[in-house]
Amino acid sequence: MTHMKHESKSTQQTTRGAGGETHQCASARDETLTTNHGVAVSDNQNSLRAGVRGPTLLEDFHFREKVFHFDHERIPERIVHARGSGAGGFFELQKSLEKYTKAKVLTNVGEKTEVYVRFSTVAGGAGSADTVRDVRGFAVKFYTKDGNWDLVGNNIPVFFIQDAIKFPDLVHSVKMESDRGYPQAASAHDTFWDFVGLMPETTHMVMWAMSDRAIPRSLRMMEGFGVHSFRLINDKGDAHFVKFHWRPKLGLQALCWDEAVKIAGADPDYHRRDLYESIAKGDFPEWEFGVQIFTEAQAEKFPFDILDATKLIPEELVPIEIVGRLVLNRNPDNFFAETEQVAFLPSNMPPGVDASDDPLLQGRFFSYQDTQLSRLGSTNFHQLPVNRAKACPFQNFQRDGHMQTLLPKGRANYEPNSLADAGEPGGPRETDTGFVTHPGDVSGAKARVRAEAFSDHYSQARLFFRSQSNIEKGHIIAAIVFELSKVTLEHIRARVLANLAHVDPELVKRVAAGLNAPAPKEAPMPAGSVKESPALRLIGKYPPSLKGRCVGVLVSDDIDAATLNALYAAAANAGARVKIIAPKIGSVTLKGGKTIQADGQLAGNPSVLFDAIGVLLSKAGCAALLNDSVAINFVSDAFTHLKAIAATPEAMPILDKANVMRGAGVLEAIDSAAFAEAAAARHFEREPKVRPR
Ligand code: HDE
Repeated sequence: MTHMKHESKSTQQTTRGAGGETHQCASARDETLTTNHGVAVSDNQNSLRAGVRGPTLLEDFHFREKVFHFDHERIPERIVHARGSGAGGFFELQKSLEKYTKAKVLTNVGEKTEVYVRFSTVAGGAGSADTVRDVRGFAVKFYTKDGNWDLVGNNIPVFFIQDAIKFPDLVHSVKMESDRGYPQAASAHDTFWDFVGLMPETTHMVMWAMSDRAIPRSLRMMEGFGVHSFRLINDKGDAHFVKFHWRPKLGLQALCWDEAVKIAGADPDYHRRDLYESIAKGDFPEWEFGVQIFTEAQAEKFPFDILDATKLIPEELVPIEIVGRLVLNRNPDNFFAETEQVAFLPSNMPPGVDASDDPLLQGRFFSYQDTQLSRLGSTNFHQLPVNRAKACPFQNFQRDGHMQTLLPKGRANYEPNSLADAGEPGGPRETDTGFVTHPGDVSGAKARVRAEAFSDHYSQARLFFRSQSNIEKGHIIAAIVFELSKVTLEHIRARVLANLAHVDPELVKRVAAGLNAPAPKEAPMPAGSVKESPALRLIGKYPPSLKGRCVGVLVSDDIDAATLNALYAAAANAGARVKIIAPKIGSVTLKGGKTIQADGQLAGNPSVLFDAIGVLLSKAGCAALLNDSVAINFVSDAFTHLKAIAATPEAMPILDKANVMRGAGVLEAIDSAAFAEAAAARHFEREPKVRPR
């Protein structure tokens, strides 16, 4: 009888907890494979059978345990934000906020607080593509000495709705339509825009969601926002309002829409891979941490309500002060244990940080705790390594429940108790330094109402639109036209247009023209607070940079080694990763006979995966690719996606075939320094040539 056993050299059965601690799997005394209960396994290839060709026996406890565990490997994905990527790192405070808060994480300058961060899309399932048009989640769990602080934000500073009671409706409308089960991870469909048209409070957020902020180039190149107004409380009990901000060190960058669509096919894991690979090679993503702090008296003078999450506070009104930094320097050891099981609760705040009465935030305090029970299956989800408070003890009189992993000792499971008087452990006690809710005044009748101050849905939508560059305005309009053109019910389109008429006449006129629809009558424009806020722009907000970007160099046989090396070095010195792409996988033979290994093959590496390209072809190399649509698309996509292209003179025929118009960002010979400079930014001046509208 053949057992078909592998003489495998099994790796050490140790796992590292998300907390960083290393522990051996239960009873793995050495490298022995065991059952979950520690019994050594002698055969992991064949189930126990009655006879060589006979039926499998129920007695096979190893088979049953293995398949039983496998059958239950999945847990429910998150209702929203199911698709996510996580990483560990630290937060370092650079400037004390002790004037405003007693939270140690915001007062101990120089202290590094461990964090776990999860980025996500909102609408799609866990297996959906990374580059869809969507809001991105930006959730940070700080393991502070005062307990965990979860700042569960987004990459957009406002939200769709004002009251948490509308959240299930919003999410139902954007997710797959419930009879047909599509579209996946897309807002371009009837039900979403039906909701939008009927709920004018969504207008401001919709402008952001239709902007390029919703198609980020990288998770490392997004801003983050706490969205709500929170409170900071100092040791005297004084309160200030605060908004939290994350600013990416690599700058803010977006994809082109056509590029995002193509990446979704070429590499659905584009963002996850980008995050993982940059951390793995030591290129740690970093953000500045900023605060907008203001008093209640200031807040009262603003022409909007700071409790309304559909409004932002323009930086021109309250500047952002940078007080710390966030660095992500650790990839998860295990995706499930950390990124999937991490459970964020906006209600996790250390003493010194407190809530505001924002009705969206108040509703979130219920929802997140509640959802963990159906997702993680136990009220003890806080004990999972990634969720547990690591920088301070956690102890109380809560007991038992599914999957209790703690071992509380003694009889004291209630409080008060006097067991300590008899020498027995009495358990933990309250402290004056504990969390004290800010005693804000509350008055008024109990009612289901919306504050009058929440009623202006258009001023900030207009502020956002008018603050954009012309290129960005064009992108917003194109996105709305694209989405509405997928809407099949005309009355829904008409209602959205009527709302847009309150935002800006140019906007509605151009959207209507794009849809072949009559422009609605002009609507009155309420007076806005700030006329323009350049900080709301994406293009030009941060200095151009090649740092953290990726350059793809298409290389044929017989090209000059010195030219390639110079281009490679210039891009690498500017901080980019460089990938050598060859028509076929394997090696390329340079002029003079030296061979180099390619990092990838042309068809598997379309130019959408790069920020700039080199086209280093010999005469024969160019001729061989001239009728190859993959090569032509490589060049033409780079051109229409506004990327820098540097090509050898011998490669010109392929540039011509790809309709590459000469001009800024197109180098007709390899000048490596000029390329490094041109590659540091998109060439938006090219846009009218490739997308006339
Ligand atoms: Fe969430 N949201 N949300 N949300 N949200 C969830 O919690 C919810 C809102 C955000 O990486 C869920 O653990 C309600 C605003 C992020 O694990 C759920 C309301 C903002 C993540 C939930 C909101 C967010 C979530 C799903 C209306 C930006 C992913 C699974 C009041 C400030 C966190 C889970 C992660 C996840 C409820 C609105 C951000 C269902 C009821 C506003 C980044 O509990």
